[in-house]
Amino acid sequence: MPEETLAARAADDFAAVFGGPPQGVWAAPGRVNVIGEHTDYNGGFVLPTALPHTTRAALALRTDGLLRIASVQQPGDVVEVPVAGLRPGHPGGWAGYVGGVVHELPAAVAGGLSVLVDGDVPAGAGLSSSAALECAVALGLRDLLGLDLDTVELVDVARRAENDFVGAPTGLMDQSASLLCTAGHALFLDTRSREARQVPLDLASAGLELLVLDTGTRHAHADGGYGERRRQCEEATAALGVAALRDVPDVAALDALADDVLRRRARHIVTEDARVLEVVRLLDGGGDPRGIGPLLTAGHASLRDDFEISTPELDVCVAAALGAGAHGARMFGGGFGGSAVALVDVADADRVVRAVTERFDREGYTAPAIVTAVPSAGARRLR
Ligand code: GAF
Repeated sequence: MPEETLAARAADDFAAVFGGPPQGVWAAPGRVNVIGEHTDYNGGFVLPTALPHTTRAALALRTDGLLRIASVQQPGDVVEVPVAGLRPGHPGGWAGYVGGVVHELPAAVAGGLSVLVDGDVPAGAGLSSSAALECAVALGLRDLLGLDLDTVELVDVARRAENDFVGAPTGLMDQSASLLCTAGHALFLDTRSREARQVPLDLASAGLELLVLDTGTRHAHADGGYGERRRQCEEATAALGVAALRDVPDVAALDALADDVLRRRARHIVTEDARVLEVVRLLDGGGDPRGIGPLLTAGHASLRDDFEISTPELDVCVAAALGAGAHGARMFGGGFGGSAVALVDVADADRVVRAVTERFDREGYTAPAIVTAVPSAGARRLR
């Protein structure tokens, strides 16, 4: 749908709920990650790209001190809380991502705010719908209030909303992707220095497509598994005496870790950082992007065997896609459910989708939902 139509729809929906027009409409995309998983809280490298799917936020300031939030995807559920009454976990659920951003800027939003949310980033699929919502609201508030925040500071506002308000101990990849990505590129980000560079990812001219295969199994980062992996990485970091796992020079240095689980967790991070650098090198070189396929598949094996965050559905998805001719495939995101990506020739895309769907059917799994990840623009004002 054209952006002008999306903006008009959000403005109309806003008016229907709040009785007047919004002062603006902002959009922020979900993301897939080409490579670089769980490296973002280990000082390492990531390479996400933005999806064409966005979350839109229509905003208007109020004068009664209330934060009122409505969502097209949650009809009938208008959440209302005084800005002064915002505190971590309250409001909870989907409204917490909005509440968390406002909580980060309480003085600026003291008069109150009306928010209408609309979007098409599938929730819970590992496509960062929560970061998209945080970033759309954060960017909107910066524009509306003329706040002196650069994009990196906005990433931090959105990320603190997720960590401190919602209580999900995530890194900064998703908010960085949503705010910093540009169309036709992947974002090569050094999560320690925050240095970011756009790497061309022109799949279409190479006759390629990045398929997102959503297994329909859901994760929630506020739950145990993600936090446990993070703690294990911290333990390994302390035991190795480095500032971050990014500083481990090579896999051999991990022999110093007596604990087998910690060694495997750290090995994933060390090898994953190396895979990101190699994928960037290949893409920068301007060669055939098919060349990155085996690195994606190796990344999946590492997440499955060393980091142990894959699921039977994700493994089946990856195996079926590779069996049907994908150049590479891997789960992505936080793990314990969600989606996989497969790099396929456009000519083979239907066959890969059919193979995954048939295999899911045979295994008794619900049919996967499929979208194509066209490298798209980051967060922006629509009107
Ligand atoms: C989730 C988190 F939000 C990110 O910060 C990142 O750690 C990712 O999982 C794993 O790479 O999306």
